[in-house]
Amino acid sequence: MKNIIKAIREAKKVALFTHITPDGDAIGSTFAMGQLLRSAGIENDIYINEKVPERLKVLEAYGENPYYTELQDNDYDLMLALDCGDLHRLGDFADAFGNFENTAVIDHHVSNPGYAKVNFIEAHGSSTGEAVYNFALQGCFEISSNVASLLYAAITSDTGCFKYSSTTPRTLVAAADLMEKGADYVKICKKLFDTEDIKTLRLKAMATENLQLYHNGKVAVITVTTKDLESHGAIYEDAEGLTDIPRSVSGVEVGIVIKEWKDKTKASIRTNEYVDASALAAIYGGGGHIRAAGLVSEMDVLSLRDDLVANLKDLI
Ligand SMILES: [Mn+2]
Repeated sequence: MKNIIKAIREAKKVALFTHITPDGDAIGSTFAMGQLLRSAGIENDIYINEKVPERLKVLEAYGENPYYTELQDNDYDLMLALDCGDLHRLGDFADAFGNFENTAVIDHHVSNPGYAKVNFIEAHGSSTGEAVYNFALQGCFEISSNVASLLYAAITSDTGCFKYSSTTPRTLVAAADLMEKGADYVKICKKLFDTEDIKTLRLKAMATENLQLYHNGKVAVITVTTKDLESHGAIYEDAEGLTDIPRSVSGVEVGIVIKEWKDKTKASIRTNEYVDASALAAIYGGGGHIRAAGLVSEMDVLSLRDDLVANLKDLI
């Protein structure tokens, strides 16, 4: 922790990055860090590989959060990656980051190899939002109500509103303090978790209809092709909402959603009690956490499904 505070306190201009297909933790903690640094007089630019997805747009309202999708400057004295478990997941910025001398990482992925010069990885923390909160507290950065809202959104996104096993007493203490500091928790939870686009809802209906069970009902799989998405007027991001459906089926240990993504295939793995999701993902070069992991594959949707199901035979 001391090293990361020192690295950031010593910097005058920082470039902030987060992972591709960003989620609430990625956007929330990166926006929050931008504001924390600015309040301490540290200039910074935020880089995201794509525009903030529609369902996370609510986060843009908390303070000034300008960001770029392409590298603007090169006069940074520190590059900082947030919530990004490996260098590749920085997407278009991976090369710039990998070639830069002074780099830092704040993250909570167990599988993070520590690819920066200074690495602050809370492997048992709930979220990068929680790690950034701890960083701000210890580093004496001022947590404004906007920052509190962004970090609250980050933490709730990655804990499924404090439901996942990654939630610890420390997570709740952090959330309580953020609430105290003015986090807009009612609106954030309503917008992020209790509001659904009609096309997403219909996509869920289709996905549920197509769900298949394997290994005596212990494995549930949903597959989504680009065609499926198109027929519902949906885009790839809308399929994010499907991730928790397979695991929620009674008796299921491993829930998988497999989606066509550009010319590749992505799988999100969620487990309930004993299967290590990150170990399964690692077979395919993916990674993540014990109960939630992901991977990208060159296989088509159905081949990847069959392969995952076959690999699960000994794990289940
Ligand atoms: Mn995260």
